Amino acid sequence: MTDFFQDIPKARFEGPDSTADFAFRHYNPDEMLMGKRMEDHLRFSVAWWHSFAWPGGDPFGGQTFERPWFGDTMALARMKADVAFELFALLGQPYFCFHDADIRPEGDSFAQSTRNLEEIVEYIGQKMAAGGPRLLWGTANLFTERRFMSGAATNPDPDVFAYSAATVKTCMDATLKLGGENYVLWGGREGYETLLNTDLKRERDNAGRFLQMVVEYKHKIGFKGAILVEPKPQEPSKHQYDYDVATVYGFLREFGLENEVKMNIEQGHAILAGHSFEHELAMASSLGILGSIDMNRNDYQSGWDTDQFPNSVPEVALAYYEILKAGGFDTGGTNFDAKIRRQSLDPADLVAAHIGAMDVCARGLKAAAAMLNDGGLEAARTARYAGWDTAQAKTMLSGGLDGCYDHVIDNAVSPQPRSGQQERLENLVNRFV
Ligand code: XUL
Ligand code: CO
Repeated sequence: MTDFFQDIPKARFEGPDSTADFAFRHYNPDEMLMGKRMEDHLRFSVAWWHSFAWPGGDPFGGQTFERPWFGDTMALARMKADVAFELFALLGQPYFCFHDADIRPEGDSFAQSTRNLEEIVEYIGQKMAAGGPRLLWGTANLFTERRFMSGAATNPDPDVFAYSAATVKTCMDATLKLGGENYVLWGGREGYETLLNTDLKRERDNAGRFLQMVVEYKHKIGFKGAILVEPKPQEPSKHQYDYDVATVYGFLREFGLENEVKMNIEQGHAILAGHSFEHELAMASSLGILGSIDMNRNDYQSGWDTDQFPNSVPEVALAYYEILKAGGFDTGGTNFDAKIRRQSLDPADLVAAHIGAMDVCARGLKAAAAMLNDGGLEAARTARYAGWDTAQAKTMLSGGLDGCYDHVIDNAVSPQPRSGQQERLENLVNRFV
């Protein structure tokens, strides 16, 4: 036991009227919604990188957090794991996620880094066996170290491609060993700054082959979880290849991977791409590739990825509405890819951030379930498209332009615009949030 969280109590559900700092007012794991426990709907996960590895820097200044486990030794990595599992015990969330670089110190060679990873994975495995949460997903950090500055799979240097592929192999092995339910690839440096030095076609082709290798290896080792790609536009590279869900889907189709790979969709990344979170979720759902979510919130003014904890119930409700409509998570979950602000120095801030976010998500989920049960939104949508259910409309779609022409002439078609009812539908949503 470390004494990092001192006497902060384990968070329990106390109901909406509770005034306790460290209690859930809305997240009640056993509450049933649409035939499923709330915990099983939301499948919360804590992100190792933001909560335990992030030093509190920003582009204008370095570390603000002084955590006793910061440093590059295995002993400190174990202390970090101890603290992580202490936070997990306070929150009681069912999952966590990590990159290799979050949990192990970098070695002075690839082989040493891998040994460090294997050792800490063993240690984390013991802690999980003792009753900790499960692994939602593992991933490789292919963006922080200097060697990845020009990309990992899209690097002009084949040695970096090989190093990246070898790293992913070790991270998939670690994820399999810990019973992870998904493996994530966020293309951190897969993009470019200037076309003047970039062979775009080669880079995309190599990224496609890289992802095929990941899928081949998944089948080779018998990993049953989902492979998830996490789209993000224009950060850190000016042009990121995995811009948004629709772009990644086109990429998957190009490399024959659309039935093998799903999406991990992050709220802040959707905002950066000029979309709403629910747009990205609905797009993925319509393409059959909705996998998991990284829940956070971006500042709407700052224009970069601020990774704040979610605190808007109406926003979150619309996201869970799309997820519930899609049938809920399968192997996916709600990973808090969110960090406390760099001035939030106290251990209590870390705990409170997660508790607040879990409550916001619980309220959003409840609102989403109530909206679905009410049926008003779906009824309005169905009515709006009812014309497409007619035999005539179906015949028209299977015909051609001249068929449409004949239809318009023969029936003297003269379309009459109808209201889209947006404000009435917004009022309807506001009854639930
Ligand atoms: C970066 C980001 C990553 C991925 C995992 O913006 O979201 O933390 O979630 O590499
Ligand atoms: Co993310």
